[in-house]
Amino acid sequence: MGKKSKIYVAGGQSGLVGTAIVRNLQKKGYNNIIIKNRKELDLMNKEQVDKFFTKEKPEYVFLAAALVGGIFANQSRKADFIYQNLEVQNNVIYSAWKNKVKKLLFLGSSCIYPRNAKQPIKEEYFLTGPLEETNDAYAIAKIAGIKMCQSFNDQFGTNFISAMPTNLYGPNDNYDLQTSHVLPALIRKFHDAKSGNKNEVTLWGNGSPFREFLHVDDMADACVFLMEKYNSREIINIGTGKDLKIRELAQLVKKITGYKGKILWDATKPNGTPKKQLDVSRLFALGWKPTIKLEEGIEREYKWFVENKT
Ligand code: GFB
Repeated sequence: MGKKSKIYVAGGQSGLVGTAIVRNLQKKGYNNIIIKNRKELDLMNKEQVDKFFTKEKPEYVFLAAALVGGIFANQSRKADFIYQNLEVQNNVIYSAWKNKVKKLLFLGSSCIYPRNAKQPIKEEYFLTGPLEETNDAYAIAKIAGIKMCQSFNDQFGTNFISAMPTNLYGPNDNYDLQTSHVLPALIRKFHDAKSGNKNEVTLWGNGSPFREFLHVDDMADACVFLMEKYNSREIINIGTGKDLKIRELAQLVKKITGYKGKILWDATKPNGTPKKQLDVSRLFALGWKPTIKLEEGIEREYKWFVENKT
């Protein structure tokens, strides 16, 4: 990928990952980046996607456009999650092949692995057991995307790679308490309680699950690194390799936000998968490592939240 290569970042207008990829590309001197908002290009519309690829002929594609959400959104809107994600990825991957895109990076998720996968999760555990029920529809769409990339590579010799990130957080995250992931939810809940002088905050589940978190700036850096260096049909994990209990995460966010009250747990809400710690040795062996420690990343994100969402 040269600095003048035409690069399309799907999701680059407003998505958590897409906007971070654009920032990372710009920082590295790539200067021919295409971004489209939903009004200009509806990725659910096959005809529009086809027209866009035929006209623009991007050489490289980061497929970071997807319908995403936290545990509750995934569980309560399964039809949307499976249908919209399949549509978007089918349209983009097919048009990328038809228009001879040199390389495409498809973003999956750690939820594609079996619920009770051995830990840490190696790439070869893909499709070796049943999925976690709260996000199986989303996971099936992502699994189809991986298989789609591999199938086009096998049949047509394309270079479509697939990366599996752990739980992500950072600027442009979704802070809606019904649909967000856990980290933005904790930031908002503790901040609002502190500002409103409330002395109780209720979190979901029982706090026992483990989760691994990667700052989206590290994620974007890994995506660009893989686009530059990784050419294999095999999926590759992106993460830190370290996880912590949701209960511990809550203490950390509590400390950073300065909330002094109590934490209550609502056990009627789902815990989701008990643990999904990624084995990142394949990525680390290629020479990439994350740089943002969790505490520092949450501090940065809390500042971003205060400046942009309050
Ligand atoms: O981040 P999260 O919504 O999704 O929840 P998953 C992680 C854990 O945090 C769960 C707990 O055990 C939640 O019960 N939690 C505690 C909370 N309090 C809250 C809260 O206020 N809000 C939220 N959202 N969670 C997602 C998948 O799973 O992970 C997606 O649904 C995707 O498919 C993503 O793969 C990476 O980590 O459980």
